Amino acid sequence: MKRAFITGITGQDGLYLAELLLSKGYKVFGLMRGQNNPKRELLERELPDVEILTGDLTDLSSLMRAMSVAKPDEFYNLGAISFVAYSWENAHLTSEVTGMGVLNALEAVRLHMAATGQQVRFYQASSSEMFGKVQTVPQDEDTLLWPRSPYGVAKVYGHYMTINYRESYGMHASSGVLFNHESPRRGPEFVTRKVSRAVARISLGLQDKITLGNLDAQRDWGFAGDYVEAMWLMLQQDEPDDYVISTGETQSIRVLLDHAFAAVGIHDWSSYVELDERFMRPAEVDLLVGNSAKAQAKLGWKPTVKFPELIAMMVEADLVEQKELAGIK
Ligand code: NAP
Ligand code: F7E
Repeated sequence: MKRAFITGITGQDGLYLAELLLSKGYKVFGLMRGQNNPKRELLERELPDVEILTGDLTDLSSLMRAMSVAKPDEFYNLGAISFVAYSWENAHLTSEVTGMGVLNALEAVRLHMAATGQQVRFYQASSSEMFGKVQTVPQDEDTLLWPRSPYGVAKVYGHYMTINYRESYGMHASSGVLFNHESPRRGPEFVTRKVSRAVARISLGLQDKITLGNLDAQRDWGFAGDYVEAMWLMLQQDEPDDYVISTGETQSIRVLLDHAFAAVGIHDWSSYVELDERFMRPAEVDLLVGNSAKAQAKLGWKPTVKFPELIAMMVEADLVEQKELAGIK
């Protein structure tokens, strides 16, 4: 039985990845932070076979202790402060967790391997936010990195540190440069879920409007369930490498609104949407669209869910949840 260790197990990707690995027969360990994490109950209910270990990416000794229990064949580093807007207000903390946390994770793996002789493969959750002010369209593995937020800068640090550990210590360390991926499990602070939830509530008469920031930004949005498959595939290769994972299609927030409102039969959303400066960012990433040809050729990976289907799936799930919460039959 293969063993996997996942940081960020309580996040969107952690849940999908744990499900995937359990379905493949892995023994899965997940790192959970805090002495009373509110997501523990959800994790224990949805994935009772995951063994929870406590620790924090900012605390190397907690990672070392977790490693000595999990003894993983594969280490997936998904833990991060991942909300870009929050990263300006908490730049130092974001650098510590999203940036230095990667160094701690790599060190925990390196020291564990040196002490036990065990081989551990490492996955780093890098991000299309590293492309920031994009220098080529579409973006691929060779595109110059120009991050536009403290989050993006921290991810660049983690990305290059992963490459450096591969080159310095011969570690099987791969970095997945994933473009935005969404699902009904997406946190409500991100724009797709903020919209799908609000649209569900508006259609049920529970809310009047939704307040947003920049409607012109464009993102390459895929389905999280597809993207965790790519993470696993990277660690099954003989050689470690870096891969862009994306759909190759980009949509604006306006188009997102078109699809989300259409899912509940509303075709003119203008009276339901308000703009608010508070949701504008100090520096924006205007356009992201990825070229995942390398992953498609080498990993045999490809996305299976198209954008309209993804948004309809999210609105549908939010309708069910909101009806349940409001006691609507
Ligand atoms: P997410 O839902 O925000 O989950 C983040 C996870 O990190 C949570 O489990 C969180 O735990 C954990 N975490 C936060 N601070 C931590 C700390 N100090 N120590 C240990 N764990 C900590 O993110 P996601 O969407 O699943 O994304 C997974 C990873 O991929 C992240 O690294 C993200 O930056 C990266 N990424 C995401 C996307 C995307 O579109 N989703 C695209 C590219 C890259 P709590 O639940 O306790 O807060
Ligand atoms: O914003 C615009 C906002 O917060 C998308 C993370 O998973 O993907 C994610 O980062 C766009 C931006 O995601 C609102 O300005 C307008 O242009 O959903 P988001 P993100 O910043 O792209 C990358 C790849 C990651 O790695 C990150 O971890 O939508 N936008 N109005 C808004 N965004 C939000 N959140 N809220 C608004 O009201």
